Amino acid sequence: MNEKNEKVILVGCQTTEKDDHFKLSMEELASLTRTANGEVVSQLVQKRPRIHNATYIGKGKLEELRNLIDQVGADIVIFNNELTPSQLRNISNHLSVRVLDRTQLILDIFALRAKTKEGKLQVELAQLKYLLPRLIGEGTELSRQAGGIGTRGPGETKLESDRRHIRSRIRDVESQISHVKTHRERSRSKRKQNEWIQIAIVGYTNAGKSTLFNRLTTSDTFEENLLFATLDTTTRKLKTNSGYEFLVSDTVGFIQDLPTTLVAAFRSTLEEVLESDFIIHVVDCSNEDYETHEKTVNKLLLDLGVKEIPIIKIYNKIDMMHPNFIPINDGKFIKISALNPNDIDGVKNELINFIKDFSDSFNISISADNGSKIAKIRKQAIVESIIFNEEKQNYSISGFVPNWLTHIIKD
Ligand SMILES: Nc1nc2c(ncn2[C@@H]2O[C@H](COP(=O)(O)OP(=O)(O)OP(=O)(O)O)[C@@H](O)[C@H]2O)c(=O)[nH]1
Ligand SMILES: [Mg+2]
Repeated sequence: MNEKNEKVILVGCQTTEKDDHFKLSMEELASLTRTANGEVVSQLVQKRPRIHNATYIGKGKLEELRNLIDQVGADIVIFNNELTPSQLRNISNHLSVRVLDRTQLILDIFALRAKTKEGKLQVELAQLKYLLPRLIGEGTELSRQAGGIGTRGPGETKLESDRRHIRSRIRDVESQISHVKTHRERSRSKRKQNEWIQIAIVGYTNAGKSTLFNRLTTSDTFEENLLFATLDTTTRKLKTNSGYEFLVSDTVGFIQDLPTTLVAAFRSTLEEVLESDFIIHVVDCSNEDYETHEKTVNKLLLDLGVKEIPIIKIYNKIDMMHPNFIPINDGKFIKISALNPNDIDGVKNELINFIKDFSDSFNISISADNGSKIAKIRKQAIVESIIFNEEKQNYSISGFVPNWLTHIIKD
């Protein structure tokens, strides 16, 4: 399938007087398009008080769009909002090229990126649910056979386009999801029994989460200057110089106006976040729209039900900081560049201090012949000093441990 460089026209409808937000959302649509291998050749914008019920933009503007398509030889038109089924139908009837909306574009990128079995199933389910009300007749008029942006299913599969098949496929996918879910929950509870501190890295897409994760854990999760480079949650162990260890998870990026069909898919991959002990919120301070990004993530965290988990905010890409950037001072934050090794060491230290803030100090003695216990404490508690007592043949250990893990230092 040759899906390189399809020529795309972006269409936006500006319904508020606020230029900035609209402009940035169109820019974001352009990055999403490039991420899906599309080439933005032109943009068409209409200012109107409300989105047109039947055709998103007005009739005259739609005519203008038709001419523009011929003029620039576009293959696809992508609208900056989610189109209702009837808008999609009306617009498609008017134009000779494929019509997509923001939701389909995001779903398409998710389909390209999903790696794990559950990720793939969730994306396919979201795609099918989006598609179902938008099919008419036998349901093939969306010309999905053509391939290209908006037609890709997760993995190598082509997206189902027949209504009857879609219904049975939805049932099938749903039952497969509940299967893998049980499996995932089992391995998660196994990890919980291991009693490691768990920290989840969250943030807007492209903020640098995977870069930070990789540098912290020296792993090689896909990091790229694309939106939604990471779709599945990955968890690895982080070892500090002092021997203290904890688990860190990299997660899917957040985005504004997340398609409703994808919220469920997000929710399931982000369940790990809900179970983490601490959260690192990465914000890209080189992005002009950093404030909206930060707020979007905070809101989605609240929607997910994250309330009590302590959050440390990391402003990343300080090497390319935007001239208008001012940190939002609503909790603990640090500023770093994930590309700078010194900063990575700094993050590790900050994390230890952060965990300490939520820990109780301890001071215990352990018999010198209980080596395995001592090793365990060194890994799972923040140990500040170990002193060997010759006379008593024991170690006096002091340090910090969160109150939900105090059993680690007990017998
Ligand atoms: N200049 C600069 N670039 C950075 C920094 N950290 C990350 N990047 C770049 O930003 C881009 C996105 O990084 P990722 O780590 O993939 O971002 P992410 O948050 O995991 O993105 P998603 O998985 O798409 O949500 C990559 O090109 C990184 O090399 C930084 O501190 N400075
Ligand atoms: Mg990533």
